[in-house]
Amino acid sequence: MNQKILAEVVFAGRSNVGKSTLFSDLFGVDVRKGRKPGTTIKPNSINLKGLQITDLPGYGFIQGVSREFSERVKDFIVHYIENYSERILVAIQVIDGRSFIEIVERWEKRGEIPIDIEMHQFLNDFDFPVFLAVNKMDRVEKKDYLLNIVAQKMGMIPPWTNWKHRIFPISAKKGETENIRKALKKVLADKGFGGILR
Ligand SMILES: Nc1nc2c(ncn2[C@@H]2O[C@H](COP(=O)(O)OP(=O)(O)OP(=O)(O)O)[C@@H](O)[C@H]2O)c(=O)[nH]1
Ligand SMILES: [Mg+2]
Repeated sequence: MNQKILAEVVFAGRSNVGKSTLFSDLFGVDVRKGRKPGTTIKPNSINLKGLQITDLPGYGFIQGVSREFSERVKDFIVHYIENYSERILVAIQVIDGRSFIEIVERWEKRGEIPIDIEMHQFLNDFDFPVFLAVNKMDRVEKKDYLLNIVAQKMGMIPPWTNWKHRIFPISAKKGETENIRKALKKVLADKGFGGILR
């Protein structure tokens, strides 16, 4: 029987940033389906004692995937969050710290709003907190430099260290996720879902 969904945590981010890796690290459940990007929009969810954890499909343009499909994914995510905003306790937006600056500059050169920034603004308009997981920090050399740019681009006045309750430099692959785990644990415990995260 399907368990009732009382509340939800969502993971959002571009393709290949490490959403599923972080999901697995935090919840100990492997949700990577090895799906070919651009073939399905269905999110992967698990239900832990009434708390649904949802790995949303990756947004943004990726090689080999049509622009039309990317737009459909974005629309899906926007509608999903709007539909379920009441039960969402926290949204975890994952970005790839290694490629963030390059991607943002590419969009800005074209005079467009980078999709990660647009998504961040969209998420921030709801009542739930938005955790920004800056992943793949094991591949970043000038860490504070990057994190200050991330903060600034996402509308948080640097230094990033003033935003440690919102910005979480992590390496999901290496299991270096203690900062976000701790913050998530607290949000969940405050909402009556203590004991779900180890
Ligand atoms: N160097 C490094 N690589 C990482 C890290 N986290 C994830 N990766 C790698 O990044 C790639 C993509 O990881 P996924 O977790 O599948 O990314 P995703 O965001 O779920 O991708 P989609 O499901 O396609 O949207 C994999 O090869 C991971 O091993 C990290 O902290 N550091
Ligand atoms: Mg994934």
